Amino acid sequence: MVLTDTADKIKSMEIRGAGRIARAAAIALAEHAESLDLTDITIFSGEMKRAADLMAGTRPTAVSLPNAVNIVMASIAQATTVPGAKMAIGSKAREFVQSSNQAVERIGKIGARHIRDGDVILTHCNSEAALACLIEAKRSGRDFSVFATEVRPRNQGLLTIRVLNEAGIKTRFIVDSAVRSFINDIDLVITGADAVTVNGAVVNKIGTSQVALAAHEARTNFVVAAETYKFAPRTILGELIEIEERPAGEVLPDDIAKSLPYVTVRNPVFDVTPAEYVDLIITETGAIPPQMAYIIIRDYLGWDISEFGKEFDIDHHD
Ligand code: RUB
Repeated sequence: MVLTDTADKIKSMEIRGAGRIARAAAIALAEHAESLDLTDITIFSGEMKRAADLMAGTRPTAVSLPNAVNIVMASIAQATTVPGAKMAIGSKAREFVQSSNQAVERIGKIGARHIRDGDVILTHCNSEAALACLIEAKRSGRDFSVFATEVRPRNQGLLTIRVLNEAGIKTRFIVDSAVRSFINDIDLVITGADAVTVNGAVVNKIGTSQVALAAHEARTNFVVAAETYKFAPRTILGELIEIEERPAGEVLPDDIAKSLPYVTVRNPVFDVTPAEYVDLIITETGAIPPQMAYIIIRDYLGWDISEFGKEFDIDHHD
C-alpha cells in the first residue's frame, strides 16, 4: 500500500531531505485517495484526514512535510463528491510536486549568482536546494571548489560528494569536526533548511549551527537555500519546531552500548541556527534577509498574524 510504504520509507530515511519528503507525501496522499473504494464524501474525507495525520507524523522536524500535506488536503475542503475530491487532490499533489521542483531550480539560479570564480564553498548535509546552487554555478562556467562534511551519524555527506563528483565539481570531504580548521579557507557556506521560523531561525541537520557559529566568527557569509514551503507558519502562534531525536544505535552500536551501563547516547538530528548567523535565505521568490521570514509566511503561505484570532478565539475589531 502506497501510503504505509511511503510512511515507512520516510521514517526509515530511505526517503529523506525536506523537499523530497514533502513531494513523496503529496504523491502518496493522491495515490491513496485514488485507491479508496468509497462513495460517501464524509467517510472519504475522514479516511483522508487519517492518512494526512499518518503522513505528517512520520518525521517531526521538516515543516515542508505538514505544509505539503496541508496544501494537498485543502484541495478537498469544498469537494461534495468522491470523484471530485479525488480529482482535486490528484491535481493539487501534481501541482505541488511541479512547483517544488521549479522552486529548487529557481533557487539554484539565484544561489549560483552568489558564487564567484575562485570561491571555496562549504556545504553541510545533503540538500537538493543547496546543491542546485552549486550545480547551476558549475553549469554556468563558474570555477570554484567545495568542502563537504561527512555528517555523522547518517553520513548524508556521502550522498553530497557523489552528486558533486558527478557534476565535476572539485570537492574536499572532511569530518564534521574539521569545519573550524578550514573555515578561513572558505568564502561562502551554503546549506539547506528543514524549517525556517517566523524570527528567521533556521532548523537544519545537526551541526549546522556549529558551522554557522564558526562562519560568524570568521566573518564568512552563511547562506541558506530554502523553498518557501519550508517556512513554518505555526511559529507565528508560538509553536516550536520539534527537534527529532533518533535511535541511539545510529551513533553507538547496541552491543557496545550494552557493555557501557553508565553511558547513554543522545542523538538529536537537527539544530537551530539563530537568524543573526544567517546572512541570506535564498527562496524561489528571491534572496531575503532572515528577518523577512514573516513576510514569506504571510504572503506566500497565506498565514497572517490574524490566525492568532482564529486559533485563540479572539475577536478582531477594526
Ligand atoms: C536533511 C537535511 C537537509 C534539509 C534540506 O536531513 O537536513 O539539509 O532537509 O534538504 P535528513 P533539501 O537527511 O535527516 O532528512 O534541500 O533537499 O530539502
